[in-house]
Amino acid sequence: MSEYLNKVLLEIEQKNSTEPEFMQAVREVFATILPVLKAHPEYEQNAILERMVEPERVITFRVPWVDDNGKIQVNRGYRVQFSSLIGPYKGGLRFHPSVNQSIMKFLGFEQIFKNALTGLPIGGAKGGSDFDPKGKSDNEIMHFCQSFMNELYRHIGQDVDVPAGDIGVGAREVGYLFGQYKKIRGAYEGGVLTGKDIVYGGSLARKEATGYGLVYFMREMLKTHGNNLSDKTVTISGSGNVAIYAAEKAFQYGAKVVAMSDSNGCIYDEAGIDLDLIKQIKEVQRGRIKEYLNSRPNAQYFERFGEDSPIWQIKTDIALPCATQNELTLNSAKTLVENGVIAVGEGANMPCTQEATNYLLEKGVLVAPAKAANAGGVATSAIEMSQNSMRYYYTFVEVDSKLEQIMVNIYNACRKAADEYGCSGNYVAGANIASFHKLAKAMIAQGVV
Ligand code: NDP
Ligand code: 2IT
Repeated sequence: MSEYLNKVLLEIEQKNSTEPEFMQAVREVFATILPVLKAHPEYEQNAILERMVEPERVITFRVPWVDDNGKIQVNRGYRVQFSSLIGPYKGGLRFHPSVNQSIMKFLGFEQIFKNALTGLPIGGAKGGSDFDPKGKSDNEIMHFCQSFMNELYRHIGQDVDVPAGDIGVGAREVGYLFGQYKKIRGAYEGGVLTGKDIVYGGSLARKEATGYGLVYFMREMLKTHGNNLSDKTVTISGSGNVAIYAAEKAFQYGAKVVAMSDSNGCIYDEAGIDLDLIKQIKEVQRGRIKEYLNSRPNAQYFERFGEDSPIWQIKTDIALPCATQNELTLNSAKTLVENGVIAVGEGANMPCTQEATNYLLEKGVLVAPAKAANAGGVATSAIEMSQNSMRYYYTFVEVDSKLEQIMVNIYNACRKAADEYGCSGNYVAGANIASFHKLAKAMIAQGVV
């Protein structure tokens, strides 16, 4: 490790010792960019690393709201505006009880690199709250979103910061957030949020974009290594937005998705998952994945106990972790390898622990890293923003074909960077190197600000 890199890492470890997820994300980037620093001494002279790991702004705020029993509840809201180097701050909002500053900062940090890879003018941010949407009525969700926006509105804007969805935030929540923003501002500023419903300014194919994009990336990666998705067995963790549309695209390419999960457990359907049934349970009824067995009694359900999800015990060719961070541990990686996995595609952000990623790469498993492989969602958010600016709608096919081209470009950029820096086939390093270069150049060009 270079002296410069080591010195910065030590400093930020001391400053951020209570933020393990953030430090994990930083270490992962640092572990791959040594050859870049060697080739570009100007990056050290310009303090690129020190500036890159410090968020431009971290905002926390109180979110008070009244539940259906008339009781006052208080949650904590966050917005980490990490980097506006190459465009307005851009990134999702997560509503989940586990949300804290470490998780917000890791997500915001990764978003900078991901957004740079899309080739579109968007900076990096993340936000959210420790609010738990599970079991809340529609009315409670609306009141929470309105209160959240009562503070957030002063920090965002279509040229300033553009939030979107993430875990626990989908079209329903974005709708309530947008309604409140419009009410406060007294103006229709359509591009201030993305992931909107199509009837008031959303983009066709945004809902599908992250999952579809993940599979486009996987297709390209497999192609390079003389393989494809046809007839492959696929297991997908999660059963939310990313997981559902990754499954849809995988089926379209002739793969067979046999397992999906939620935080309570996973279902295994040897005949192939009935995706319409999953959509009905998750998108319409907002139910638990276990309910799948009510209509498909031949499927199996495995309850989750402890850290490792039972889904990674299932034999598969391709594993797509699409739920949450650190959901695929070293143990799970070992089981996947024993069972002959050929590729892992990260639909979620940082779903593999560092040990799991290292092990998979060591064993020759292809790893599609989150920053690149799940960038289709935010890329399509940027396409939503441009449609809003034009006051125009593209067709589904237009958006989907732009998305597909962006994913091909991202894959090629990762591959090229890995080849150039002597780590061919390591797309984790490729993604970090390609985006780091771009950001470092922009930082130098803009001076010390
Ligand atoms: P959703 O809220 O739609 O779905 C999340 C899914 O993951 C649910 O099945 C949920 O199960 C499961 N999950 C969430 N937290 C945990 C946990 N702690 N342990 C086990 N399972 C969990 O979210 P998305 O599909 O939008 O997001 C999934 C991942 O993809 C996240 O990492 C997100 O950051 C990432 N991502 C999302 C993008 C998007 O456009 N939406 C874009 C790029 C990345 P349960 O219902 O039981 O909680
Ligand atoms: O992690 C992510 O890239 C997202 N949740 C999507 C962000 C966005 O602005 O569309």
